[in-house]
Amino acid sequence: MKVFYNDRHPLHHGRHEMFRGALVPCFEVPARADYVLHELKARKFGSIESAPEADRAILERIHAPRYLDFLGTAWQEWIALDPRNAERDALPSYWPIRTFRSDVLPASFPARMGLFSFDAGSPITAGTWAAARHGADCAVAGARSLLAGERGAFALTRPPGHHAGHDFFGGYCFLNNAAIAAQFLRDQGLARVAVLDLDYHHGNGTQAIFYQRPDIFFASVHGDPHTEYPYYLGYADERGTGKGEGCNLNLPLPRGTGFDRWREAVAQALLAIRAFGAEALVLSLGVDTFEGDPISGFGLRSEDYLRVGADLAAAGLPTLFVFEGGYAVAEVGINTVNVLDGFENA
Ligand code: OKP
Ligand code: ZN
Repeated sequence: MKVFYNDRHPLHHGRHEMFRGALVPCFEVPARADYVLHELKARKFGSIESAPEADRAILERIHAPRYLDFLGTAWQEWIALDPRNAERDALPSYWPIRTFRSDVLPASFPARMGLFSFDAGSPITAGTWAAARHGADCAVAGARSLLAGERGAFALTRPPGHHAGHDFFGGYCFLNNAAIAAQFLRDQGLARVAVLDLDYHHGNGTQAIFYQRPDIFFASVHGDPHTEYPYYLGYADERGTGKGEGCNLNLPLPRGTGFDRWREAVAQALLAIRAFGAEALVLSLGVDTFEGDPISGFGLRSEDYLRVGADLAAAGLPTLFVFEGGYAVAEVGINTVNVLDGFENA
C-alpha cells in the first residue's frame, strides 16, 4: 500500500490547549505520526511516498476562501499583535454564538479567530498552516492513487481533519483531509463516495460539509455526544437533509463500549455504505478507540485492529485511510498499522 507521508507534520506542534480552565500540554503531538511511521518501517509495510502540492482550487471545493486566507496568515497576525506572542500559541477567546453576525469579517485578529473556530483546544502555531496544507496534499495524492487503480492507500498526516468544517477549525483539526479527498474522488468522476469515520470522536466537520449531499454518504461510530466531545453533533437522529436525507448515519455508543459491540456497529455502517452504492471509501482512521487512550472511552485492544482492517477489506471498496486521532502515543503506531495490515492481508 502506498503511504503518503506528510513530512511537514512536525511544523505543527502546539504547546498548550485550554482544558477545564487551565492551559495543559497538547495531546495532539508530533510523536503520534512519528510512531506510525516508525511502525510502518519496522514491519516493512507499504511504500512511503511524498505528495505533490494540490491546487488551492481542490481545497476550495470544501473550504471557504476567506477561511483559507485566515489560516494562511494567522500566525503572522498573531505575532503582529504582540512580539511576545511568538512564545505562546494562538487560541481564541471570543465566539459569535447565536444572535451574533458571522457575515462580517472583523479586522481584529482575535475576533476572526473566534469566528473561524469552535473550541479553545486547537492552538495555531508558527507551522500549523504549512503542516495542514501539506496534509491535504497527502490526502489528495492518496485519492489519486485509488483512481489509478490501487485497492488501498494511506494518508499519514497530522494535524487531523475530521472536526474541521467548511469555514471553521476545532478539535485539533484545520483542514478536513477526508472531506477534501472524498470530494476530489467525486470531481474525478466517481458517482458515489462514502466516508466512514471510526475515530472515537464524532466527525462533526465532515458530517456538516456533506449533510445536504446525496452523492457522499457519511457514517460514523463514536462516543455518545451526550457525554463525549464534540457534544453538539453526532446524535442518531441526524440523517441528512434535503437531497441528502438518508445519507448520514450516526451510531453513537456509550463510554465503556468494548470491541464486540463496536464491531457490530461498524458492520451496520458498512452495510449502509454498500446499500448506498459507494464506489470508493474514505476511512477517517482514528485509533483513540484504544483501551489505553487518555482522552477517550472505548475498549479496543491492539489485536482487535487487525480484525477491523479485515472487516474493511471485506467491504470490497477501494479505500483511502486518512489518519485522525489516537493519543496513547506509544501504541498509536501498532494500532494504526494493524488496521492497514489487516486490510492488506485479509
Ligand atoms: C480530536 B480527534 C482533552 C479534551 C478533548 C478535544 C478532543 C479532540 C479530539 N483536553 N479535547 O477526534 O481525535
Ligand atoms: Zn478523536
